[in-house]
Amino acid sequence: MSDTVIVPRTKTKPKVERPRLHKVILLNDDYTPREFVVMVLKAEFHMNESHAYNVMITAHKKGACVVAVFTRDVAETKATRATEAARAKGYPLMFTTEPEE
Ligand code: TYC
Repeated sequence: MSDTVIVPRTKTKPKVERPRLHKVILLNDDYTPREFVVMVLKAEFHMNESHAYNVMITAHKKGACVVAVFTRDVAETKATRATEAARAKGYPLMFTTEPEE
């Protein structure tokens, strides 16, 4: 009879997952002035004029445009602040968020 004890050496690899990123999405509408959309994109998302213009015109033509991706809290805060800046001026401009695949 053998008294050998076999100890399985299994290593548990700690899995550290990155937090899922969330997209901030700019929605088109028929009333908000183009210049105002560009101004909000520059102020809230630190875009330069040409980047802000390209995002605005993409939303204008296609109905929506991804502005940028952030962690969930940052995405939600920025979308809310940008939407509220428009509401304060009486514009219907909307920013939403959705998780990245
Ligand atoms: N469609 C608006 C206009 O013609 C401009 C606009 C562009 C509004 C993009 C919202 O996300 C938007 N005045």
